Amino acid sequence: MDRSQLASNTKELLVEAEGPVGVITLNRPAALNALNHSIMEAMVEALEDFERAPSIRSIVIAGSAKAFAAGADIKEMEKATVAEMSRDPHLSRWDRVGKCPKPLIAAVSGFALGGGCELAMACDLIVASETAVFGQPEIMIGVIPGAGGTQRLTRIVGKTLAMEMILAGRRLSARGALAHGLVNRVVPVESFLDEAKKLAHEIAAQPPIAVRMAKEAVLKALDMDLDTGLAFERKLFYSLFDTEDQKEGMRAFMEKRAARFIGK
Ligand code: DAK
Repeated sequence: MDRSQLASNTKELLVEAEGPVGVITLNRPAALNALNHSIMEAMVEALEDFERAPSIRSIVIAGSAKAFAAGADIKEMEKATVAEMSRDPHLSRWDRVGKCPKPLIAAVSGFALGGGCELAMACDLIVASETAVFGQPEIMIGVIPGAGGTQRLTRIVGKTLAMEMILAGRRLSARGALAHGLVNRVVPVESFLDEAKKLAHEIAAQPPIAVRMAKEAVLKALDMDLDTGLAFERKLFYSLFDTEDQKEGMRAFMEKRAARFIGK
């Protein structure tokens, strides 16, 4: 996939493909990558481009070393009415990220606040730099999280810490985030992007249909009772025996060689 195929590439959102890994970089440094309508629009376009491209097998969403994103754009929201806030496509753009079927890896350094924290949590894995700071400070500006914060944060870190962060606006350091299972790993700031890409490449090397089903099954675990979840998992598991990649993966194991997955 070359850059010219990526219509979503704008000045404030840099979009490129590195082999099988799509990379989306927030680039609005003067506003600490605050997520305005146009960035969210470009983000959804980029995700849709990558979803359609069979060559793309995982996606990294990154900010800068200083800020992943300091939230939705407060300047855009300040004077908004209920009707404007709840109007599509604004609302559905935020939901769209969490519906991406391909694996999303957030590369977080610096501020991940409000909508920035929510964007990271809508991803499947988070690689954080030592300087990453997570928070849902919306209460301090008169609102509550509106893009999944009360739900995803609570599911990930539990009620106790979620309450502290959401009611008092307290922030969580990278180490705290690691201790509470909010991030997968904490790495030096110089290497957070490389580490996120490394993880993305590792996932991209796996059979894509199985990866998609695995993501779907894990996400379902969060909102299904155990028996229903186990039945769901079993169906997906059986269906993979219809793929060439399952035959190839098991044959390669028997022949003691690396598997060549083709996504069929
Ligand atoms: N929006 C707009 N501009 C922002 C911003 C934001 N969220 N965060 C920072 N900036 C801008 C600042 O206004 C400043 O711009 P200038 O004044 O230079 O023009 C520039 O970035 C640098 O910021 P500071 O001067 O404040 O830098 P500091 O290092 O002193 O402080 C900070 C950094 C991150 C602690 C501070 O900027 C801060 O507290 N920012 C706001 C954090 C915040 O409250 N975030 C939550 C916003 S509410 C929904 C979808 C999404 C959402 C809700 C609903 N639906 C679909 C329904 C999400 C809501 C939110 O995220």
